[in-house]
Amino acid sequence: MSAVTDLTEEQALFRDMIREFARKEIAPIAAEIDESSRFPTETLEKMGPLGLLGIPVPQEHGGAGADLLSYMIALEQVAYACGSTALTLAAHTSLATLPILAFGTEEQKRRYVPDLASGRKLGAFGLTESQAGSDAGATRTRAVRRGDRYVLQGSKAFITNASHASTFVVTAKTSDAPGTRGISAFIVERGFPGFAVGKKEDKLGLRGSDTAEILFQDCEVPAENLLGKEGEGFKHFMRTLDGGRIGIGAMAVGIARAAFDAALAYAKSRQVFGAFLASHGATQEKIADMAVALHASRLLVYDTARRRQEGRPHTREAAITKLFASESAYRVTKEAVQILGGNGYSREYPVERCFRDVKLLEIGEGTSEIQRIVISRSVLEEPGPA
Ligand code: COS
Repeated sequence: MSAVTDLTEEQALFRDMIREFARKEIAPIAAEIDESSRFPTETLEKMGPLGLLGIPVPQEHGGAGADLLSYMIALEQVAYACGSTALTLAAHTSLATLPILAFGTEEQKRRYVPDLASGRKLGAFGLTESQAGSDAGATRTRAVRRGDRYVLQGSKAFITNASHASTFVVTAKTSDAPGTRGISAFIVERGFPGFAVGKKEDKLGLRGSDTAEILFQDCEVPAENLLGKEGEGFKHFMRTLDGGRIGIGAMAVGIARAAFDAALAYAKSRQVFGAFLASHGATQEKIADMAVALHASRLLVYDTARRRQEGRPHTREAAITKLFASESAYRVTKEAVQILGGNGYSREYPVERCFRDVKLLEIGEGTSEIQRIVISRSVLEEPGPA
């Protein structure tokens, strides 16, 4: 019986490759893109030809053909180097490319997936609206069928990659059916008439990742761009988020590990009261708690990724992974800042960026409060003891 964190030779080689790429190409500009709130176009241009923008996409659709765990390992490694680049990659892959692969027609897959998987085009996912965040079913954007097209009216908020993406997977209401059953999913191209990108967000962290509003003003979408059947959009998006949330867990591990390593190096080199910080009990306690949090988070990410890969139920597990890993990463990066003291609060050191970046992981792809709803509903639905 192998351990949860055991990797195949192929997965380990892939991890080493991506780690080297991330440290050489991504880490050196991480502070600069954060500082200037600049999208790392040049990094994505390098990632595409290496297959890194289509890691879990089968080769017949133009991807690298790796398994989901390899993709999670890549997200962890990229996040270790730069949270912003990892979020860009995660939104493009988990939220835009994979739902087309999972729910698209053969024609939709042929038309959109190879361009996304090769990085020729960037993808984005549009669910959230200004009045529909945690309550994703409160979507107001409408799609009305007119002949061979749908006409979309409305807007989406906080859309990762919005200003740079060409392909958007979005939801809109096609009927007033009860609950979330009137919501449908569409593939929208940037060039469709009536599509526009709105205001860009100025954020606390992950400042190199692009977040903006998208607008549909009588936006004409060909009927063949309906993704799945009418009324199935909400469920498809929830299934997509089940995968996306594992990726957020992997990002949490990566960012928190970067802060942890910086704190460890500091604790071993900085002297206080005549001894290295690392030899003080107060620091050792922090280091132990941080190591526990990181280890447990990674176990959850690996286990849940394998579950999803194998097609086993994983909605609850994905929520547990996202909740635990993001809240743990928040604590780990907070303690890393504390270990570095004044230096931790300074932009001279990378831990303040990790601390700012990691906060989004308790919010995006479902807040911690939403994950607790998903987990408690699933637990309470189980038949109790006889
Ligand atoms: N997989 C498949 N189907 C799912 C599902 C999942 N993970 N989660 C819910 N569904 C289905 C339900 O089974 C239900 O189907 P029926 O209509 O056939 O009964 C339907 O979807 C509606 O589900 P539910 O009644 O649970 O919807 P709620 O409005 O109560 O909302 C939550 C459920 C809170 C879980 C959902 O709104 C949510 O995840 N919100 C957060 C959104 C989010 O993560 N936003 C981030 C955007 S990306 S940055």
